Amino acid sequence: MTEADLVVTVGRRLDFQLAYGSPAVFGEAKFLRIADCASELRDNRRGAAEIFATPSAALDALLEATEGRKGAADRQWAGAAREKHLERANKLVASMKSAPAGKDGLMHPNRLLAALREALPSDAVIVADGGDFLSFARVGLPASTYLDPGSLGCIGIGTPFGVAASLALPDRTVVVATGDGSFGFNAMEIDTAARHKAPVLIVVANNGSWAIECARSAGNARQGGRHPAAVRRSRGDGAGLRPAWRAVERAEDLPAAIERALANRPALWMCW
Ligand SMILES: Cc1ncc(C[n+]2csc(CCOP(=O)(O)OP(=O)(O)O)c2C)c(N)n1
Ligand SMILES: [Mg+2]
Repeated sequence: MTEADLVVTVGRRLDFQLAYGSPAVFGEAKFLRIADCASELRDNRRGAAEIFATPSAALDALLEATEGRKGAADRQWAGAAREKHLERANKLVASMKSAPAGKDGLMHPNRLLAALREALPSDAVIVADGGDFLSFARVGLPASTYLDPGSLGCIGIGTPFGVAASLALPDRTVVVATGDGSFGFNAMEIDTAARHKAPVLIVVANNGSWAIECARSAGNARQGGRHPAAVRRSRGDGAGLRPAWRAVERAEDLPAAIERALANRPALWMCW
């Protein structure tokens, strides 16, 4: 991103995932922005050109306008960038499978994500939700159809999005990978899933905390600020949900557990 000359956004906000288009990340790159609504056209960093149009029509028109022109892309640069990306992605996949447990003996989130990657069909619909766990899932669980809390980061969407997706796309496998805190926001919706026979699998990474908030409040406290409510609490065992869930505590039990859960949806499955 720091080396780009031109960045084209197509129906895409410059949100936190793209560092708001900050010059610290994108330098002096020129932006071409294409979108059919103002908030995706002009937010955070203005384009040298801004095309207010249906993205597919704008792209067709661009292709037409450049027809016959010889491409001048720096293929060597692009190839090297792609190679570096693949190298990092492959390294990540390999390291995920053997990510060691934490000092507390608990499973690393990447072990769970690696097991899901291996078990799920390539067209699985993934809904990711959480704080720290979402950061792991966003990188470690790629999918062709993917939903998450989006640019406003509104957690709790995992279970309801998953229920809806599994009803909308009954021929696809729909899996929600969520932190325990985010799951708690809308846990009641597993009742909706059961009533509507929504074939969703919900996998909860239970670290017994709003981990990302613990890190944030510890940082606040270090800077002399308040240390608000997100102190680590003891890890609940989900007793209230016991009739609905299956628990997995050892990484080696993951493959069989995923297979069982996929065969018995709706299923809720806690992991720690
Ligand atoms: C609706 C809403 N409320 C609060 C927050 C702030 N928030 C972000 S992550 C998080 C905790 C997530 O906990 P969990 O799902 O267990 O993920 P972990 O960090 O433990 O992996 C909270 C409260 C938010 N983003 N959205
Ligand atoms: Mg958590």
